[in-house]
Amino acid sequence: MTGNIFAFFSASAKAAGDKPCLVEGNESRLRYDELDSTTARWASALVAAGAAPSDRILVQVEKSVENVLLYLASLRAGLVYVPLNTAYTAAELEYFIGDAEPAIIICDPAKREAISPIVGDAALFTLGSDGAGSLIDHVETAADSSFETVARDDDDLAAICYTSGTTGRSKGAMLSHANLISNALVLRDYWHWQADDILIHALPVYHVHGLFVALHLALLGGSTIRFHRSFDADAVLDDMAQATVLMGVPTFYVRLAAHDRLTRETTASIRLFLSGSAPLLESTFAVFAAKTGHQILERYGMTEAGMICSNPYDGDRIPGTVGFPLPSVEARVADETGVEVIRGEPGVLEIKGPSLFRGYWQNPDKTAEEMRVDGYFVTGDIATMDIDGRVAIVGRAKDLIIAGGLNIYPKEIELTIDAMAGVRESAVIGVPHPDLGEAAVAVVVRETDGLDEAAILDAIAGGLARFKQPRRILFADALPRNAMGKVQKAKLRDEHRALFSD
Ligand code: MCA
Ligand code: AMP
Repeated sequence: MTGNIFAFFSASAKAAGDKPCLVEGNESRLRYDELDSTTARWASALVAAGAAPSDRILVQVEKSVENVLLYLASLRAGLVYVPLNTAYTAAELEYFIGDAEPAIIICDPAKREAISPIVGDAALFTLGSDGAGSLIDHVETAADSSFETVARDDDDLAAICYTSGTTGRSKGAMLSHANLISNALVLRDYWHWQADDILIHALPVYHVHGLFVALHLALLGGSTIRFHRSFDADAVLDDMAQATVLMGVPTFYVRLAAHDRLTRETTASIRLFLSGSAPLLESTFAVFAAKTGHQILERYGMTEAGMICSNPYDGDRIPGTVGFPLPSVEARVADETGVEVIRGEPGVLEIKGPSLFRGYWQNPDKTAEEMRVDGYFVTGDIATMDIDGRVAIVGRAKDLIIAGGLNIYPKEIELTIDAMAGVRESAVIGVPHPDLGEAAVAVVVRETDGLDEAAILDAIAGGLARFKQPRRILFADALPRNAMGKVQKAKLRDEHRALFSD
C-alpha cells in the first residue's frame, strides 16, 4: 500500500464489491466495483492533458458526480487538488491562479470565456459537454482503464485549501496525504462508522467538510453516498428513510428543525446527525431533539487541521460544547504567550497532531506567525476546557464571520468599501441571523451624504462573491474606537445584534 489516500479507498472499494458508491436521485451513478477503472480513466486523461505529480489542479465547478471523480483521479495521479468556491468572481479567481500556479484549471462551461484571459500558462478544461474543451471528452476517448496510483510520501501534498486571512488575502493551507488519512481513520473509529452506513451528502465539495470529512469517511467505509447537488430540506427529508448518517452545517439543522416533516418517524433510520463548521445553537439542538429524539453530534474543525474536537458517540452530547479533542489531537487552551490557562478559564485553543497542515503555500512567514515553537498551532478560536477535557468554543480571537458555514473575512470587505469614493471608513461585523447563524453587516462612515445602501451594494457586487456581500449597509457618523484607536467591533455587534431577529 502506498501513502496515497486513494489506495485506502481502493482497498475499501474491493471489499464493498458491487454496492452503489454514488447514488443521485434513484440512479446509481457509480458502483464500488467501478471505482478503480473509472478513476483510472480520469487519471489517464489528466496525465494526457499534461499533468505531472505535484502539479496543482485548480477546480471551480458546480457540484457533480464528475467533480468527485475528478478529485479522486487527481489524488490517484499525485496532483495537488485546489478546490474553489463556485461563488468566487473572476477577479477573486485571478488571485488564486496567480498564487497556486496550477498546471490545469477546471471550470464550468459558462465561466470559460471569463476565465480564459486569466489562466496564464495553465491548460483550461471544463466538465461540460463542450467537446475538445471538456476533460470528459478526453476521459471518454483517450483514456485507459488501468492506472498505477502514484506513490506518495508522508509530506507529499494532496490538496491546497484556501482559507482567508485577517489581512484580507487568502492563504493556501497545504494538506498532505498523511494529514488526510490520519483524520479520516480517527473519525471512522470515533463516530463508529459502519460498512452499511448510507450518507446523505448535501454539502459543497469545495471545502474540508464536504470534500474530506464526508467523502473520505464514506469511501473509507465502502458506504453508499446519496449525493445531493446542494442542500434542500425537502429533498433531504425525502432521502432520510434510505440513509443512516447526515453531515451538515448548523443552517441545515435550523432549516430541518423548522420543517413540519421532521419527526421521529421520518428520521427513524438515521443513526447519526453530525454538525460542524460553525456553532450549533443550543436552541436548534433542543428543538431537533424534541422533534426527533436524536441528539445532534457537534464537532469542531479547521481547514488547517481537519477535525479537532468531537462530542462523543456514546457519552453525553452537550450542546454549546464541541466535546473532546480527538484521540490523535493534543490540545491546550493558552494565553497570548502560549502558556496553558487554568482549566475552565477562556483562552486561545492551540493544537497539534498528525492532521495538522504542512504550512501555508509559499508563505512561511504566515505559517511561522501561527505556530508555537513547540509545534502547537494557534487556532484563533477562544475556548474553555473543563477539568475532564471537554472543550467549548466561546468566541474568536480572529476577526471572522461564519455565515451558513462559509467564512467571511471582514478585512477583505472593508478594503473594498473603503476604496469607494465618498467613503471615509467602514467596519464589517457579524450579527446573529436566524438562518445563517451570522450575517455580515457593514457600518460605513461617509465623506458626503450622497452614498446610499443600494449604491454601496451595487459597487461591491461585481468583485466580491455573493455570500461575502453584507446583508445590510448601515451608516454612522463615526466608528467607536478604544484608547489605542482600534475600532470596537464588539460594541458595534452589541448595538446591532437584533438587526435580523424575527
Ligand atoms: C448562499 N448564500 C449565502 C450563503 N449561501 N450567503 C451567506 N452565507 C452563505 N453560506 C447566498 C446565495 O448566494 C443567495 O444569494 C442567498 O444567500 C440565499 O441563498 P439560499 O438559497 O438561501 O442559500 P442556499 O443555496 O440554500 O445555501 C445555504 C447553505 C450553503 C445551504 C447554508 O451556504 C451551504 O451549503 N453551506 C455550507 C458551507 C460549508 O460547506 N462549510 C464548510 C466549510 P441571493 O440572495 O443573491 O440569491 S469547512 C469548515 O468550516 C471547517 C473545516 C469545518 O469545521 O467543517
Ligand atoms: P475554516 O477556516 O473554514 O476551516 O473554518 C474553521 C473555523 O470554523 C474554526 O476556526 C471555527 O472558528 C469554526 N468552527 C468550525 N466548527 C465549529 C463549531 N462546531 N463550533 C464553533 N465554531 C466552529
